[in-house]
This record gives sequence, structure tokens and C-alpha cells, in this order.
Amino acid sequence: SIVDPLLRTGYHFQPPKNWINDPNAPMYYEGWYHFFYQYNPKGAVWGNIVWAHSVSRDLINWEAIETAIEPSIPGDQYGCWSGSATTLPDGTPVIMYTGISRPDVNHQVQNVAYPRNRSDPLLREWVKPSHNPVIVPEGGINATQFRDPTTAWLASDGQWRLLIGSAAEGGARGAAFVYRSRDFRRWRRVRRPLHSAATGMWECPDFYPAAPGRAAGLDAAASAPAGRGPRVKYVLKNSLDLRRYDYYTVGAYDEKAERYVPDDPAGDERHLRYDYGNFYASKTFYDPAKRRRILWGWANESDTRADDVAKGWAGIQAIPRTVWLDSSGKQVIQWPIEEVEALRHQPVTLRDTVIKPGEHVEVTGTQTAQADVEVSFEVSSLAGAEPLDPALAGDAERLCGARGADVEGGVGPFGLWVLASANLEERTAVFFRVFRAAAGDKPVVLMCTDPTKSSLNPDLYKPTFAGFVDTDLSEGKISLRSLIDRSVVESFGAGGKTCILSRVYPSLAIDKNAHLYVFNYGKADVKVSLLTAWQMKKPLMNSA
Ligand code: DQQ
Repeated sequence: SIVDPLLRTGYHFQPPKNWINDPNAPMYYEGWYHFFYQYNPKGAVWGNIVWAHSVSRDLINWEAIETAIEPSIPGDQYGCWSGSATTLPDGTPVIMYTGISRPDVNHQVQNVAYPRNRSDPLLREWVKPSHNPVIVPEGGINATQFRDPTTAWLASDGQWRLLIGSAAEGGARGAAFVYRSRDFRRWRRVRRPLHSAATGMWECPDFYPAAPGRAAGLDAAASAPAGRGPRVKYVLKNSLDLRRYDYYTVGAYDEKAERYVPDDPAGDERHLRYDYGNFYASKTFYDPAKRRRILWGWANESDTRADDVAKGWAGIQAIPRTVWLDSSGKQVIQWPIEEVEALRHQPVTLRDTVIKPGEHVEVTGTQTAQADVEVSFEVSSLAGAEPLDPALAGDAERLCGARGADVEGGVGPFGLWVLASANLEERTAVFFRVFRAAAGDKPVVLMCTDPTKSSLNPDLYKPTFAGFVDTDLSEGKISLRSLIDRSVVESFGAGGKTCILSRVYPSLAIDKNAHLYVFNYGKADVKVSLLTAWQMKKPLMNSA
């Protein structure tokens, strides 16, 4: 492999070897966080899928325990695909997951599993009752597009509801079907889906209540009446099989009608995303210990399949993020869980430093291959902002592709070069760029990750990623945080309004040879009011 072993991540979730994909059934039980994930026990490519299981006290240090769910019944003999956990009113967690019951066509059914021993806080053993499968495709549902049950919630009629990701109109539409049950055993489908849109199939739906401006999370299942107040909104997230990204809308849930309606009628076309980079099949859970909602998401590799086989591993999980709705109720805000800060050490700071047009400043004194960097920028004037090409106005990704990190602008590009080599042949740019909008509109802020110079290795997939930042720049301030971890750069713009995770594989900027810079390629001065960079310790990671 030309991918160096030192590019294996240090503090992102990973098993010691092999392929991983979707997060499954995250939950908190008796003092432990449980995390399951799609895993190939036999290699570093997708296949032979089982549910691997890890446990943690703090979501950062992980211990791998026995495989939780693997093929053993007719309803899952060809694979145990994604699913979710629900805590029943008596405290028992139950998992529902998709099983592949026929080899030929990936025929999908839904099974349940219960802990063998509820008094084991590690929930090591899972039992599949003989009444599985509990849900099978019927009524014209395509059995190859019928998967990924959500966490269930109790509706006011005392019955459970959950969603299953699916498709309609021959796959042209994504659909989330509602199922109803009194006992988690007999399930009936509500005829019309909760919601659907012309996006292609929906994988891994997620649906949860959230109160605008309140960082505290809401538990969909337990706080049902509280979760129905007038100020409570719902988030519906789907993973787009065709486009390989997750998008969400914020809207209203009409329990009686069994329907969800996005507040923004164009929400299913605009595609707000948790993350504008490499982040898929994500899922939230409510953490009762800290009363917050936490988001897990899978980040695939972007090296070659041959590299993955040679490395012996592929796939990581993003650092869990606390998620809440901003006070306008229009978008989700995300921030790395506070526990990750316990890994910080050896901080260095840069204060009140003006970066002139065309300049870059190195941040020295700490190692930054495995680091957490927080920076606040100030731009003195927006007068020089470049005009926004109307042809690209709605398309952040194309805008960033056309105006990458090395294209001089007016206000910006400014930001960080991370995982940079000593002579800057290699560098991954994470930056902002400000555009002058049409008269009367506020300036448009773009956040990008540009990995086109991230590695001298030519065989890598190096897409630029970008999203708009809905921020008021009238005071000229904007912040950026990047979690750098050897082959991942996970960035949070404007306090978590816009996030981008990118996988990069430097050939020089490895371990002690990785450098960090602040750069400014605009025509206006940019001030770093404060930058702090910490090295990150390596937590216990599944005993690797
Ligand atoms: N991955 C699982 C499916 C899911 C897909 C199979 C999403 O259940 O739809 O590994 O990445």
C-alpha cells in the first residue's frame, strides 16, 4: 500500500481491522454507551455483514466486546443490516434491524433482538425471538428497497411507531413508511408514508423532536407529551442511496394524520446536510445521562479499494456530535461532544495576528497530525467581497470547485492549511470565502474543504466539499474548528452551522511531519483574534 500505516486515525472510532460502515443502535444503558456498527469480520471491503459491538463510559474510550448480531435465523441468514434501538417503558432495550433473508436479490425483512440478560450493563448477548421476522415487505413494496428501521416512539394512542426507509414509483421516490405496534411484535403499516420525495431511495431514516434554540435534547419515546408542545419541531433525515449523502428537513409532525410536513416547501430539493463532506448513514440517539441528542455518522475511505485491502482496514466513525436546532428553527447545529476535549494537551495559541493578503503563518510548538484547532477570525471590511456568479449561486460544491483555495478572492479564501508538508507541496485547505450578494441581500459565506493538494499520491479521490454558512457577518467575525486525525479533517464552521468531513492521505505530511498554517488569499486583511491548537491523546480504541 502507498497509504502509510501512520495515517490510521488516533481518536476516531475504529476497530483494529477490517471494513466498517453504518452506525447502528447507539444507546445509553446503565452507565454505558453502546455502539454497534456494520462490520465485515472477514476483510476490508463490504460484505459478510454482522453487528459489531463496543461499549464506553465516555463516548471516547471504547472497548470491543462480542459480536452482537450475526446471521443465525432464516430472516437474517445472508446479512444483518442496519437498525436502531428503542428503550421500552420498563427499561429494556430492543433492537430492530434489517435481515437479508434470500441471497439472490437482497430480500429485506425486519427482525427484533432482545438482551439475554438485562442485568448485564454491557448487554453482551442478544436473543432473536422465534417470531422473527416481525415485518416483511407487502403491498407492492420492493423487497430490495425496504430497510433500516428507526428508533420507535410512543404515540398518544399508546402504540409504537417507527419508520422504515424505502422507495416508491419504481425507485424514483424516497419514502419513509410508518409501522404501528402495541407489543413490538405485531406491526401494521400505515398506508401512506410519513413523507416521501423525488430523490431516489431513502436509506437509514432518522426522525426526532427538537426545540429551537434549546441545546437540551428531547427523547422521542419517553417524553411524548412534552415532545408535542407547540414549539417542538421534528427533524427528518434520510440517506440518499443514489447520491451518497445525508440530508434533512425541519418540519411539523402531525401524529393523527401520520404525516410529516417540512417547514420549507423546497426542503426536499435544497438538501440541508449535517455534513457537506464524507458522512453517511448517520443516526442520532437521546442521551438521558446528559440530556442531549448525539449524532453518529460513518466516513468511508477515499483511497482505493486496493489500498484498503493492503491496509487491512476501511471506514471510521465521525466524532459523535451533539445536535440541536438553532433558535430560528431552520437548521441543525452540531458540535463535537464535550468529552473529546479531555484528549486535548500541549496547547499553543496565536493571538491578534493580522494575516495580510497572500500571506500564511505557521502555527508551531505543538504536533498537529492529531489535533484539535479552534480559531476566530475577524474581517475588517466586506467591501472587497467578490461578486457572486448567479450561475453558481445555489451550488456550493460547484462554486468551491471553480473558486478553490488557490484562487485569489476579495474577502477570502482565508482559513487553515492542515496536514501540510514542510514545503507546502501537500496541504488540505479548510476555508471561508465571502461573496457580495444581490443588492439588499446579506453577504454569502461559503465554507470549503479543498484536498486537491492533500497528497502527492495520484491515485486518490480528492473531491472539494462545500456548504453555505447561514451566518450574519455584520460584525465581521466567524469561527472555525477542525478535528485533525491523520487521515481525517472534520471541520465545524460558525459554531457548528456548517460541517465538512474529508478523508485525506498525505504522502509527506505524516505524523511529526504534519504542519499547520493560517492562510489568506483574499485582498483584505484577516485577523486571527485567537487560535488554539491542541495535540490530541490517543484514547482506548477497541484495544488496538
Ligand atoms: N448500509 C446497510 C444498509 C443501509 C446501507 C448495509 C447504508 O442497511 O441501507 O450495510 O449505508
